[in-house]
Amino acid sequence: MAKSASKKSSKSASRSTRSASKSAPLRVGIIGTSFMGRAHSNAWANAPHFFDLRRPVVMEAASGRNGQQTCRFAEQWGWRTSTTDWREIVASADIDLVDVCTPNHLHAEMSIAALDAGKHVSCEKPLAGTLDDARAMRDAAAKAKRKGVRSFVWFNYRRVPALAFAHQLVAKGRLGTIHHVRANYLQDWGHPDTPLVWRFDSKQAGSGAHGDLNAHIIDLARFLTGDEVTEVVGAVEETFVTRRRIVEEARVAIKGGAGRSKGKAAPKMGRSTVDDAVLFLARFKGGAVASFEASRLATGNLNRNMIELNGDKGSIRFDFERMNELQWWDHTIEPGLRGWSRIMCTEAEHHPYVHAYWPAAHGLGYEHGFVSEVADIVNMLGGGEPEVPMPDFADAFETQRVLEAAVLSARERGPIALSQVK
Ligand code: NAI
Ligand code: SOE
Repeated sequence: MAKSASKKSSKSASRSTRSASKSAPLRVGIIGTSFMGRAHSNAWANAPHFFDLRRPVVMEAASGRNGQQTCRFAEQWGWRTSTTDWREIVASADIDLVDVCTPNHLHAEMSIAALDAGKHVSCEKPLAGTLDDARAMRDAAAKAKRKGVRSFVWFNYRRVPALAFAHQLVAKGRLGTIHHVRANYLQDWGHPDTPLVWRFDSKQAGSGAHGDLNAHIIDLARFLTGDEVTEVVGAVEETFVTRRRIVEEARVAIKGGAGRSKGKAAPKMGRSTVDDAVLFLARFKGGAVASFEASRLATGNLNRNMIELNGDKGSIRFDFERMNELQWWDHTIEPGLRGWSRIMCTEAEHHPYVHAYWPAAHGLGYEHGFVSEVADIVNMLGGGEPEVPMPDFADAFETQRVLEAAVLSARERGPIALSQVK
């Protein structure tokens, strides 16, 4: 059995975080033990193997809802202790950073409690289910930052080498003036057989495909262009499957699998209160026009996170289903030689983060983005810089404003200036 987390008071906890030296071990507590709980645990465990970190990592405590499962999770992934009360993690004097991997409606309460207790916080995306929660988180993080406490958001795709490299190409001006941003995040697990897991409940998720998937591509568009959305010109929000099976327990990450229904009677059905798809058009400050589309019912697209930028000197195109590759069009070369080229973004000398992993074309996977994010978080807390910019709560709030503008635009059937969304 894993030991239970320490119950020392939050006062002593905040003192211990603030006085921690920039080379002292970074003691982490995680809340949530399922899909992201596993992805982050793997990252905390493995970042010190792959990277020379400025601080050692101590995987101090894991928190879940079921005692036995959480204890097993802690043993399996290498957390020293476990608890079923997340507030113990927040209050513990043995923890410097709280990692929030729970459904969206819990992000604000957990993150703000941790920041107020003087802990650094790394929180999953979207920042929150609602703009009000996101604003409260931004404000709490700003207050905490004045005391040296940092916030981080897991927009993990920024740390896929091909996308980090694309960011660098744009920053060097290789695309010239950007005219188009074309972003889709398409999945197809939302068919009618998928039960009513928390992702279909607006009280827990905030929204459906929109907050879940558009959040990623809005963040990516902002990260790649270095520019901000000024207007959502129009939007469509659609729920195709309005009623879903109620199950006691979801069995499979994301879609719940067959789930477990009570007895043999016809399954009880409940209402899905979120969108299955949201599409919108937008304008960027620098003049680019953009389209965004997120869907859970785009049959045949499993995890197709795609983004294309077209500038007057070149274009880039990325598809997460081929995550080690970046498509590149150089418009500055002799016209007859122009064509899309496929760059394998796996060369340590040229492509961000690859230096920590494997030789050229020994491809990286989904988990490496999280491992690289841990490396950047730890190094930042050791006084260093991330390899590419890291989103904090203030940054993620800007993405949340775009999400909100798109919803308003869909519901009011008209354009929404970002200046209207505060
Ligand atoms: P999940 O349903 O697989 O896991 C949620 C976890 O939260 C479970 O372990 C559950 O027991 C725990 N939990 C729920 N209520 C709790 C409470 N009151 N106290 C303590 N623990 C509680 O969900 P998943 O997929 O891990 O998503 C979690 C968050 O991560 C969401 O915000 C989601 O949007 C985000 N996410 C991000 C991804 C990315 O690519 N960055 C990928 C998948 C999810
Ligand atoms: C499910 O749609 C999901 O796991 C999202 O929650 C993640 O953020 C995305 O990266 C992959 O798909």
